Parts: sequence; structure tokens; C-alpha cells
Amino acid sequence: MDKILVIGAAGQLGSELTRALVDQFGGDQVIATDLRDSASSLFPYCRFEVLDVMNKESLGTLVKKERVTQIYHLAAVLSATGEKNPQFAWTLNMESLLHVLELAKECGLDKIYWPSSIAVFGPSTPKVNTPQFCEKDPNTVYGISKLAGEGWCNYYFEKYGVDVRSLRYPGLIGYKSLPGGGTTDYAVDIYHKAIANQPFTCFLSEDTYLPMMYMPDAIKATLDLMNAPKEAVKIRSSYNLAGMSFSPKEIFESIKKEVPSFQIGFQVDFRQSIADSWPNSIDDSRARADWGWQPSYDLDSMSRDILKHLPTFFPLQS
Ligand code: AKB
Repeated sequence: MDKILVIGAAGQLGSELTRALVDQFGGDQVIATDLRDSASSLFPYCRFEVLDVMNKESLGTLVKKERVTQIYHLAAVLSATGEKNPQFAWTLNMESLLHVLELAKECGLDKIYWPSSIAVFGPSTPKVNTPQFCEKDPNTVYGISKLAGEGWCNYYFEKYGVDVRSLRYPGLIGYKSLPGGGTTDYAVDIYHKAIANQPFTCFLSEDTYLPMMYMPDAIKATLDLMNAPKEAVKIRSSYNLAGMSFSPKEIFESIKKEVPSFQIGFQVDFRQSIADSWPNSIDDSRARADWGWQPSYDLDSMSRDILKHLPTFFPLQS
């Protein structure tokens, strides 16, 4: 029987992935965990436990007591927040991963999922159709920790046979929860302003192209990778993954098709240099070839879907 533990379940990705895991495995087989007790209200459909992943002992006790077979370790400090407290970001992102990998080795867990990011790339990386294997010189603590984490995942697979799988997510865009501290998050905030009929001030310049992905595609990619046969997963650091690429100007124009009165202004800040160090677009041919990855959404279909559903999740205050 599979028993799934989701760490950092209340985050932007976790809240939607946990639901999808419950749909696949059933509510009794999934335990959502997060640092904050208040997050329990997000998970009426499965068990919830408060867990600090930095506490290796409590993590181990929970995994053993509940006979967990798979861990989805999603807790992390993202790029923009990480720059405000680099030491903390490094400690949290690295130590938590090592706790999970060690436990997987010790308890012989079936599978581990750990997200990486386009933040592993840097200024010397080819910007267009960034290949799976190429120069990587990340210049954020988040990117440095993700690149080191990829190395650790590969190491635990090669040395100890831990079946750890990973994706380099582009900027993730969803309407069911708010993002926290990323450079790509402008592309979530912009929809909230559009439905509130307010102008949007963007912290990136209008022509900054970044790889992005609509949340349903990200959930599908994650489950496709995790459900793939072990032999099909040939990359054990992390897979390049692509959905779409666009600039602030292009997402604005896409929203304007649905909300003609929408307005945008620009006030560039420190996040511009992070964005400038990342790719414009990603070559994900290895994910397509190895386990059949294919995205479903483009910019306009994503915009239409978000503008239709967002008011249900975040009703306007009167
Ligand atoms: C961020 O902007 O930090 C994240 C990411 C690209 O990993 N959304």
C-alpha cells in the first residue's frame, strides 16, 4: 500500500499537488504536513500534521510510525526571499533535503519527489532553448541550493539506489493560492489586479522573457514523472521542463483581451537582475522522450482559465 507524505503542503504547489495525490491514492493514504497549524483547514480531504522538516527526529518518527512509502518534499525558500536571508535559505533548502534523502536511504522508501527550478541556470547558460546539460552558474542562493540539491539527489540514487525524481520547474502560475517570494510571481499577482479592476505595477521590465507553466500542467508533469517506470527515469539530477515563455508585456496583452480596461506600469527592482540571469526558454526534449511529457496550456488558454476561476477562490472585497 502506498503511503504518501507531503512536506510543505500548504505552499503554492503543495496545496494543488496534495489534492491530486489524494485523487490518485485516496484520502487515507496521504498525509499533508506544514509548519503552521492554521494550514490544516486547507486539507479537509486528508490527514494533516504539523511538521518542521528541520527537525530530523520528528520527521523520522512520523515516517516510521505511519509507514510512509513516498515523500514529496516541497518546502523551500524561493529566489527573491532567499536573497534577503541567504544563510537561512541555504540551511533550510539544503538540510531539509538531506534529512529526507537520509531517511529514504535508512528506511528504504519507495520514491522521493523534490522540485528543482530554472534558477539552477545563470548568466553563462545559453538563454534560448536552454539544454538539459550545459553551463550552470546560478547567482542566487536559491539557485545555488537547487543546483547542489540536484547533485545530492543524483548521488543518493547512484550510491544508495534511492529512487529520487525531480523537475526543474519554470515559474508556476495558479489561481488557487498565492505564491510566496519568487521572481516569477508577478505573473500570478497580475491576474489578481486584473479581476480587481486595478492597474498593475510590474517589478520586471516589459520585455523580460521567462519560462512559465500553468499549474495544471505542473501537476500533470509531476504525477507523470512519479508514475513513470523506474527504468524510464534516466536523469536523476532533475529534468528540464517547459510550458510557455512570455514577457510582462505579452501577459498584459493576453489579459487585456479579456479585460480591455486593464492597465500596467513598470517599476523595476532587485528581482530584475535575478530574472536577467535565467533562461528565456527551455529545451525539455529529454522529459518528452523519456516519460512522454507534453504541456497542454499556452498563454491565452491559461489567461482565460484563470480569469474565469480566480474570483471563486479570491472573492473581491466590497
Ligand atoms: C522563483 O521565482 O523563485 C520560483 C522559481 C522559478 O523557481 N518561481
